[in-house]
Formats: sequence, C-alpha cells, structure tokens
Amino acid sequence: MSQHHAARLPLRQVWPDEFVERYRAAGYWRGETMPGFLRERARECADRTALVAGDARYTYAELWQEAERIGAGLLALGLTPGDRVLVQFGNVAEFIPVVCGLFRAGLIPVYTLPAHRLTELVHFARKAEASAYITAARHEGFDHRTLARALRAEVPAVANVIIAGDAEEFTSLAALAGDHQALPDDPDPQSVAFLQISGGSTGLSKLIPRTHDDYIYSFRASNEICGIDRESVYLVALPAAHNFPASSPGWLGALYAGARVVLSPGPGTAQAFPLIEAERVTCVGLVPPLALLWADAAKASSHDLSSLQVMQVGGAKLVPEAARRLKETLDCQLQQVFGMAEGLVNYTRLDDREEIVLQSQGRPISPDDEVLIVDDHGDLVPEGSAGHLLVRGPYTIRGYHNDDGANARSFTDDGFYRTGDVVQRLAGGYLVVQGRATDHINRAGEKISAEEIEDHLLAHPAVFDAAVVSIPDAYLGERSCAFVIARAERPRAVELKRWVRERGLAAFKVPDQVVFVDAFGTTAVGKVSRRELRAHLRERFVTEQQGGERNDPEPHDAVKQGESS
Ligand code: OOB
Repeated sequence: MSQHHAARLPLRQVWPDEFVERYRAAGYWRGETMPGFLRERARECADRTALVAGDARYTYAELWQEAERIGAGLLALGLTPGDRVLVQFGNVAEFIPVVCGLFRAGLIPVYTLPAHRLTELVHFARKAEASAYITAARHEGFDHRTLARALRAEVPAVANVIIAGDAEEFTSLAALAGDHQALPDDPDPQSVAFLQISGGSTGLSKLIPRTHDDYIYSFRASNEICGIDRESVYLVALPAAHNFPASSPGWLGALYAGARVVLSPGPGTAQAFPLIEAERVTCVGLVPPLALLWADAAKASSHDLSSLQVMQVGGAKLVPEAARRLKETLDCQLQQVFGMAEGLVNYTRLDDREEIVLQSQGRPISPDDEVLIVDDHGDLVPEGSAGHLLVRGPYTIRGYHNDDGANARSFTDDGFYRTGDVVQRLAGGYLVVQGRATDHINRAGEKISAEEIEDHLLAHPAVFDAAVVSIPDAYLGERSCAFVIARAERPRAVELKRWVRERGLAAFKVPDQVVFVDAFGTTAVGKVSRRELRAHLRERFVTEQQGGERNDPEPHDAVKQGESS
C-alpha cells in the first residue's frame, strides 16, 4: 500500500496568495476544520440531538464518539490520513457518522450517489485513487456487496470494503474499532476535506476538491442567510451526498449551528410529512418537481406541517408560474437556491420582495463572489443582458482534481470558473437562469452528460449514431431523449434502455425516450458541432410535438425513476 501511496497524486485546491490574504482578512476563512468544529459542538451541545434517522438518534456527544470509533477503526485497518474513500449511502443513519469519522481520521470522503453503479464507481475510484469503499449491505433492494466485489475486481487498489449491515466477507462497519491515540491532529484548514462529484456536462463526472476553509465558509454564511440557528431542525429529503442538502446550508450547516438534522429515507411526502410533524422541522431543500408535489399534498394532508418556516427550492430552474403556485399554497417562506458543487451558491433572501423571490434565482452568498456575465467571445454583456456566467470567489474552486483537459476548458486564465449557465443579472445582483450553454440534461436536479450517454449508445452494435438531447418536460423540467440512427436492424427502444442500464450506470441516466430517425436532418452533418446538432434535433422534436404529432410518448411517474418503457 505504501508504494501505491508514493505514486498517488496529491489533492490540492490553491488560491493565489493575494486571494488567500483577502479571504482571511475579510473573515471568510477562519482556519476552522471539519473535525475541529464537530469536536467543539460535541462539547457545547453535548446532550442536544444532532441527528435523527430511522430509529437512530444521536446527540452531538454521541455523534463525535461514533466518528472517533469509525475513524480509529479505519486507521486500524491500515488506512492512512490522506487516503480517499468512496462513500455510498442513501439517507440512512450511518451516512453522517461515517463522513464525520472520515473527517476525524483525516481520510478523504468521495461522495457518490446511491444511484451510481459500477461504471461510475470504477471511474471515481480510479480518478480519486481510492483505497476503500464504505456502503450499506443493501439499499432499495440493490445489493451493494455485489457491487463492491465487481469494483474490487476492476480496481484492486480499493483494498478495503466496509459494510453497514451484514458484511459477508467484508469488514463490518459496526465492528470497527481502533486506538483513539492513533487519530491524527486536525488537518490544515487549507487542505482538501473531501471530493464532490460534478454534474458533468462533457463526458464523465469530474472530481471537485473542496477545502475545510472554503466549504465551512459557504455553509456558515448560508446559515445566516437561511436563518439556521441552534433551534432549527433541517430535513434532508434529497440524497444527502448532494451538495445542496449537504451545504446550502444543509446538514453540515445545521451541524455547524448546533441544530438538529433529520434524514428522510426518501423525498416523498409519505416519508417526509410524518417526520416534519414529529421533529418539528423548520427548513427543507427540494428540487422544483418535488416542491410542487409537496405543495399539492400539503393541502390535503392531515399532518401538522406548521413548524416549517422555509422551503428552499433549487438544483433546477423554478419557473415564475410554478414559484407563484408554491407561494400561494405554502404556509411558509419560499427561498430559491441556485448553486453548483464547484462553489457559487445564490439565494433569494428571506426578506426579499415577492417579485424577486418569484422571478430570480437569488444572489451570491459573498460580497467577494466576483460574477461576470460575458458573450461568446468573453466580453462583458451590457448590464441586464443574458450571457455566460463566470465566477471566482472564496468558495469556488480554481480547478478539478487531475483533469487538465477539463481545467483548460472550465477555467479562465485569471481563475474564473465557467459555470456553463446562461444568466441575466437584475438590479441588486440577482441572477435569473436562462438556460445552459453546454449539453447536459437537468433531469429534476440530476445532471446527465449528453456525451456520456451517447458514447454508451454508440457502443451498441445496432446503433450507427446517437444524439442525446434534453426535452422540456412539464414535470421533470427536462427529460432525456435519445435520437438514434440504427444500422440495418433497428433495435427496440426498451432494448437500448436496458443496454444503457446494463452498462453499469445510474438509473437516472437511462434515456426517458428513444426516437429512431433515418438521418439527423442537417445537410452538412460533418460540419455542424454536436451541440448544434442536438439543438436542431430538440427544436424539430418540440415543434413536431406542438403540431400534435407526439412521437413515442412515454409517461414517467417518479422523479427518481430513471426509465420508463
Ligand atoms: C446544484 O449543484 P450541481 O452541481 O448538481 O448542479 C449545478 C447546476 C448549475 O450549474 C445549474 O445549471 C443548475 O445545476 N442549477 C440550477 C439551479 N440550481 C442549480 N438551474 C436553475 N435554477 C436553479 N435554482 O444543483 C446545487 C448546489 C448547491 C445548491 C443548490 C443546487
């Protein structure tokens, strides 16, 4: 293992000195660390409830004890501080103690989503050079031990597998134990605390290294904006590893505040409403389709939801009409959240005028978030016009991990991150998201790279060419549609969907719809970019649909359902 360590790429996230000085002087970066603040809360809020998940309840003192047990146990297995560890959990009781345990031991969590499958895990394991995988025996009927075996076969460097529940041949999470004296001192606050997964607009997901200083600033400042304090109760309804429910202000913000975190096993109202009533939840973050479902269900619900003060909506565009509907139905405040795992997060403020809350996706957290809106040539657009959003600031990364190509594309020479979003700026710095300049599908908040899915479709022997496109969808916001030119034998749509799923991908990446075409209908296919081609197909399809010629209609009934037949 030590040889492997010697060759491993270091994790770095570095801002130029002048920025480090500025962000420290402004009080954004305070030298706090994840284990440092968790230890402090364990002292200050020892007997207060930190976490509620299923039947499990942890006080702050218990959460810290559990973090120390897990951290020491992992070191006893031979892991050493700096090792990267894939973490894959649904919203279950083990997730937060495991992440806190990794922080405590100086190990680096790599957050994967519960929906990710072998292809994605192999990519993350290789890219992060992970040496362990921690997951649950089963989640929603899927056996993660089988996945662990396949992962180990493909990436033997993943030497340790730790399982919550029946571990079979692997290490049991419950049995982890080790010498607490072996736990390291708190890390450098400028060092990388974890790797987050990018939405990925070109090709495969990239790894996002976030530092203690920058991330803690983002959720500490979010707490202030979102009114999170010790009396708050934050409900995690979206997958807890997502950046939004993790840090905007999310469960990390809530733990930082000494508040209570409640995990809902799923985003549905049947699971969440009883929890809101029982725990007196004050704040929750949702994607737009869920928010609308919740608002409808709330009208007819017998549950007491009166504790809810703020419903945050983000991850995908909440159109003004939908925002208005929410506002009219909800007995709590609506807050729009427009953020990205790479950094920048915008919020409407709790005291903003109604028009702003309905029409905009908020303004940046920090006075030092430098937002530029530029045209295709990189020149600033006139104030109020739409353009590409670029950003630089105290919690926006300067580079992805180990990806020179992506870094060259995604960052300007002076360190601005190219978000890929097209926005317009209103007075007061409020941003209105107009669309995307890059081809990914935002399927109810889950980001899907068109290119990634096209590559998988092209691997099918009967597929001559494929273009994956986002189609406006009344419920999901966007759904994915694969336009396919078949070779001699046209496969069935269900077969192509099964093909994509069986390539080891998250279910949400399976195309919602497959449309066979004889040609892509552009005269000079060789000369147009894939992007132009996708835009052309989308436009033609949407026009045809409006003309009543609904091609291959396929219903979908659940946000998290990645397929329909
Ligand atoms: C959040 O993070 P990611 O990394 O999954 O996705 C970021 C992208 C943005 O670049 C934008 O294209 C889209 O998701 N997005 C929105 C949006 N919020 C995110 N588009 C329109 N309106 C919104 N309100 O999705 C994320 C991270 C932190 C907080 C909230 C969301």
